[in-house]
Amino acid sequence: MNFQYWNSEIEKMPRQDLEALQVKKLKAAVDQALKTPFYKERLTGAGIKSGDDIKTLSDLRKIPYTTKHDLRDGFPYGFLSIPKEEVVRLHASSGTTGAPTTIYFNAGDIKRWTGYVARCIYGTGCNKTDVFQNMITYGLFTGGLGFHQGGEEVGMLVIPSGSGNTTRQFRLMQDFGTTVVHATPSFLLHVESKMKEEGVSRDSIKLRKAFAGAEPYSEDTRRRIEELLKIDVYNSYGLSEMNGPGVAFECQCKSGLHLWEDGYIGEIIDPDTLEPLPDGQTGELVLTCLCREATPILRYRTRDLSSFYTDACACGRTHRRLRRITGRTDDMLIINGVNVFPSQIEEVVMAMKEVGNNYLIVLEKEGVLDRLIVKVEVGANVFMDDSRLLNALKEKIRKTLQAMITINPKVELHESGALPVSEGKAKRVQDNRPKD
Ligand code: ADP
Ligand code: K
Ligand code: ZN
Repeated sequence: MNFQYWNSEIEKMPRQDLEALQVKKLKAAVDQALKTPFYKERLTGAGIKSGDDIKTLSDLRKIPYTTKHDLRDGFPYGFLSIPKEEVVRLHASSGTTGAPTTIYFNAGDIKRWTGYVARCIYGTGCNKTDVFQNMITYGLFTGGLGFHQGGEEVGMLVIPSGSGNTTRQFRLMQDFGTTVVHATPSFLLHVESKMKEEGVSRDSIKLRKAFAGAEPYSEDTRRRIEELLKIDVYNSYGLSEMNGPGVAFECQCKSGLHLWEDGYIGEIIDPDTLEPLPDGQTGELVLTCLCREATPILRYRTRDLSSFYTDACACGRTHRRLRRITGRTDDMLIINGVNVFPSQIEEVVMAMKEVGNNYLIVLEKEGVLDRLIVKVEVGANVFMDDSRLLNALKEKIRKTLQAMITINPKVELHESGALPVSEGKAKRVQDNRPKD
């Protein structure tokens, strides 16, 4: 494979040098954090009075964790470390799990962030000859502008199409010869279904690659998108608290996401004991931002579940790789006392060829018991009037799910395109159980 590096000196930096660089930047980040009301109190309370109290990387552990709750409490300016007139932009999280949180950027912050996104894009083999259609929400959400800036930095022709309106998306692809897109994996699946429905031929578009992220998806879903659209799909991970996209990304090897360790420090912790775990073990990802001045955030508990690979990547980059994020600690469902992650259900349904591109998890209360209903679209090649075939398929899904999650679900089959599609992050779970 012909690997290309945006900044090979940094991307292939020997671990020892990389860690020394992290310590240097962490000292500066701590000094910057001490300028905010929140960290002034938090850090001095933990005995950290200046960046000089950080001598080695393991001193990171002296810093208390920061949670989403802290960020909400600090709204609107508790985490701002520079005079307001130096701020040039703000972004906010999508608010998937509650009230949104706000992040401020100065001019240098935007420049650095753009550099990380460009590094990700370039590392998948893109260059200035590419035409990049950014099919994701623009606005407060970081995915739109974040990828837009990164794409321009690489020199690609960027089409700021935004999400939704698939018919217009096809037109843009055909008119301008789009070679790369960015979207949520659920939107990519929707695009493929719509292509069939509207009779758009694969030959009429030049698409070769997609960056897919902003929500969890399984390896089976990736493979499905790759096979159906005949493209390469690269996993993109980011969060607004760490600028947005550009935190961790797959290289051409597509085996885990390189976390850019010159910009972020990653740790995996046990979400119950809060103790750091060794590489290889699965737990909650904790991130420290080393590349933003306006809103310093240290040891942020992402609630995202992952682990670090322990082997080296064939691409030669030295930055550690994260395993595909399977979900968040807080999207775990408790169904009749059994813990189920939506990703477990996705893994089962998306692996089946007869299943279409969309599904929905519904929870109801039936008397005292929880009822799990899995609504699944059938593939375009399955005839909805063949009841024997449909019953067999239903039974196959039910049995496989039961074996996986130990709960007996009710399975409903729906026609392709019948289930709701979201333009931003997919809403896969509908919990109709009364909250008490
Ligand atoms: P919110 O936390 O409100 O959803 P963000 O827009 O900042 O706000 O979304 C960041 C979150 O999206 C991450 O913490 C993670 O849960 C999810 N996410 C982003 N990219 C991926 C990905 N590639 N795989 C799985 N989850 C992802
Ligand atoms: K160009
Ligand atoms: Zn690699």
